[in-house]
This record gives sequence, C-alpha cells and structure tokens, in this order.
Amino acid sequence: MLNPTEKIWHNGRFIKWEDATVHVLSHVVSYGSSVFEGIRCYGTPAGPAMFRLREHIRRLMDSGKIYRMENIGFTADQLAEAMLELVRVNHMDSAYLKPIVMRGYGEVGVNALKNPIDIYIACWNWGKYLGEEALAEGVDVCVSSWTRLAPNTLPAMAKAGANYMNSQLIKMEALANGYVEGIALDSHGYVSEGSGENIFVVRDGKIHTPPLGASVLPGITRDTVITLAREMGIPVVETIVPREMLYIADEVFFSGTAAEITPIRSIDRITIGKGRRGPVAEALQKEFFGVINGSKPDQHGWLTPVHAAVAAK
Ligand code: PPE
Repeated sequence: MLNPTEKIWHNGRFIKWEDATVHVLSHVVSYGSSVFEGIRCYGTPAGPAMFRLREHIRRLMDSGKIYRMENIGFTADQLAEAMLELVRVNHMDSAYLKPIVMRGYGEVGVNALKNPIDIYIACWNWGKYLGEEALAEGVDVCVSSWTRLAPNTLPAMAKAGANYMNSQLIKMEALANGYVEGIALDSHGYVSEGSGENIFVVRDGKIHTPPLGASVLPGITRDTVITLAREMGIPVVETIVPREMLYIADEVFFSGTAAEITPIRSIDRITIGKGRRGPVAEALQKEFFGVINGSKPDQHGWLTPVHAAVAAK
C-alpha cells in the first residue's frame, strides 16, 4: 500500500498530502486529460539524487505540447527546483516522484481549452515494481490479447493518463492469467512494449528494441539502456520485432523507471534462453546500478543531487 509523505507540491506551493484532492467534475476525471511522469530519486553515496531529471521534465512538456497544454505557468527549471524541494521538505533519502499536469475544474464538456491547468507533484517510497525477486530471477509474462494504441489514435509518445486505460487492460489480463506482466503488440502485430515498460530482445549478441513508430513510449530508461549498451560495445538496433522473435531470443528484458532493468524468464510459458537472467541484462544492470551506487562514474550527468551542499563536496 501507498505510504503517504507529508507534502505535495501544487501550482507553486506545498500542501498537505491529504489536501491534494480534485473536484469530481474536473475535466481530467471524465476525459482522462492529464499528462504525467514517473521519476526516481535514488539514495546515492553523495545523498539523494534524481535520475535523468531534465529528460523527464522535457518529456512532460512534450506530452503537454501534444495535448495543447503549453502554457502551464512553470518553466522546466522551476519544475526541476520544485521536485528537488519536494524531496527535501519530505526528508526523503530516496523516492519515486510523480508530477501530474491535468485539466482541472471549470467548464464541463469535451472542449478542454477553457479549463484551468493544475500541476501536482507527489513523492513516496515505491518498492520493486514487478516483485522482489524480479531483478535477479526474471519474471513470467505473456503476450497480451490487447493491442497497443494504434497510430493516430492516442499518441503513444505522450505519457498521458488516458493511455493507461490500455495499459490497465494489458496488466489486468496478465494478472488474471497468472503472469506478472503483459507484452502488447502494435496494430500491425509487431512487438510494442509492456503495460509500463519498454522491451529489449537479445539474439546472437545483438540487442533489438521496437522503434518509436511501434507505439512505444520514448522511455528514458530505454535511452539509458541504448546508451550504456553502445558504450559497452553491444550492438543495438531499433527495429520491428516480430512476435516469434521473443520466443527464440537468448534474452528478453524490460526497462522502465519503476521496473529498472527486469529480465524476462518466460513468455506464454515458453522458456526464454536459460530461463533466468542472461549475461547482457546482468551486465547492463551492473552499469546502470553502478552509476547510482557510485561504483561507476556518472559520465553523462544523469544524476542531479537534491542537496546542493553535499554535491559541492
Ligand atoms: N512504456 C510505458 C507504457 C510506461 O508506462 C513506461 C514507464 C515506460 C515505457 C518506460 O519509460 P521510462 O520510465 O521513461 O523508462 N512506466 C512508469 C510506471 C507506470 C506506472 O505508473 O505504473 C514508470 O516506470 O515509472
């Protein structure tokens, strides 16, 4: 269950967790008009630090722009400062942050343009997304009977609340059938992504991941994996992935802020590779977690320290 923290940021000020409520007739409730982010703040040896803060804020603003929410009243720098301050006021050593930009209370009806835009940022401690053992052991998943958002319906590049109605169908069906997650295909029948993760397929030492045109969210962790893999000399291609490629892969793994890098050990009850975390996923985890735990240098400036004084040391 969700563990409340003390404060939530709302339109420029901090309010109590329990006061962060919206009116039932807010536009977002009926029409799903929100865009949001999920960002991790990690406990590093130099104190809490946000992982790829700038990139998450950029995607939030991109999502807003797609939905004509351009004048949100705060700059990227102001939102960044708000998130850092939120972690400070809640005295968190690590956290998961969720900024939400939504169409609020005012008019009723589909036209969104007259409703005020409300921004909230909450944070809390979020445990392992796909179970405690997932990172080391891998997870059992299925291919969903639900298709991901078709092109030119709901824009997959926007991280919008409404997209997660599709994700919920994928996730609930997977759970009902005894899997921890579902992999959705795109409207052409090619592999797209999980309900809340991007996907990577390894065969013969080469990594394949679906391109943005396959209705995937442009994942920040996806970009992190691609960057790290290339630096490690592992070839990565963004290419169409047929469903059957999943079954014959040496390794398949998910990436996401919440899921981090989670190996997949079976798909539709077919064992993937050796049925446990493979060497490519393990090597990538080592690099990824190395940046966070300080055993690897943060060459790309992916970490933003929450306490500036600690950063200066
Ligand atoms: N695809 C989807 C559909 C998605 O929701 C996420 C994040 C990703 C890919 C990976 O993107 P990124 O986090 O930038 O690497 N899903 C969030 C969890 C969704 C949820 O609230 O549950 C997350 O990982 O934070």
